[in-house]
Amino acid sequence: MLDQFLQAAEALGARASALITEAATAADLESARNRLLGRKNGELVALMKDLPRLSPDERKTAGAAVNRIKSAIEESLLSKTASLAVESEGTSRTDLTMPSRQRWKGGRHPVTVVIEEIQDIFREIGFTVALGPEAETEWYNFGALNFPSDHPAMDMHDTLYLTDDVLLRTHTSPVQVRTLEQHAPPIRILAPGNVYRRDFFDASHAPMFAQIEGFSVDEGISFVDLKATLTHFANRFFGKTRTRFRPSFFPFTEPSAEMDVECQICHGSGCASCKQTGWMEILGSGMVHPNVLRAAGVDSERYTGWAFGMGPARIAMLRYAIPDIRLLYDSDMRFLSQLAE
Ligand code: 2NL
Repeated sequence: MLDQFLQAAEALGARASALITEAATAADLESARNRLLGRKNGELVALMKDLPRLSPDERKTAGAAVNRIKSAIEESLLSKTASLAVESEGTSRTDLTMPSRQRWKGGRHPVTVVIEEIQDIFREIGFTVALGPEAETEWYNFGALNFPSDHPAMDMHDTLYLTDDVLLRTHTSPVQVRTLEQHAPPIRILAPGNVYRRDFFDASHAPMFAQIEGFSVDEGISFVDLKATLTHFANRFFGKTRTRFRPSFFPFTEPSAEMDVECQICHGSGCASCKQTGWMEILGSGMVHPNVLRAAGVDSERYTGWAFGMGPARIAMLRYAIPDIRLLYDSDMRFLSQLAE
């Protein structure tokens, strides 16, 4: 009788050990616990029902065996509970050694920084900002600006036409023509915005780029105003710097002049960036052509004006020593995040 009981106890211990080892989840383990140690139908309870059939001496031995097996089962349930917990933590517990996620900070694009600085400098001396459409008519983009009808810029090869008469503006000058039509002088405005040319995207050209133009029209405006204002601008923008004006040509200004500042890299001694000249060209300018004033309905005997145009991307390239304009226009965060302000 006792041998039979001890065998059954031994078999229960082996079954219990297998059940607990096989449990893959906390739920498996809970059902194993119920099956083995459950108070009503548990296997251990069932085994203990045979105890009264034994003699008191045998019962002592058998009871000790039951206690031993019960402790063994409880112990392995406990250690399995712990090992299942560690396994599930392996996939879900926060890794405290992982670097923290950086807070996303927006930044201004270098071309935007340059445009806003230019606006700030001109705002102090009475200029306001004017905006206009990027799709323009041939008249506002070329005709009103004194381009002769056979000018090469009007060719399909140089300008992006949307229809026979509508094109993507090649400069922001049309904004100034529209302002001249709608407001009586004195006028002092800046016209920033994107412009389009039919160019290949290479190190120094982009098919779309930012431009900023400015002009001042009033009675008695002369080339002195142009030189003084643009020299003031150059000194505010680049810090104290020498400047020079060179004769140039644009259909919409007469006379016309290009403005250079001291090379920002070598400060005038000559280097690769300024092709050994010591100077960098930053803008084109001139006295507004009387034909432009007349085309906009302004009395060109009474009023005169000066104007300038520059490319903020080119200015950003000079200022930050950026070798390729594409870096400013292809939205690569590895580059932009180095300059973002
Ligand atoms: C350049 C040169 C320039 C202007 C733009 C202008 C506008 C009107 C009348 C007269 Cl409505 N002039 N703008 C004048 C001279 C030069 O731009 O190199 N731009 C990137």
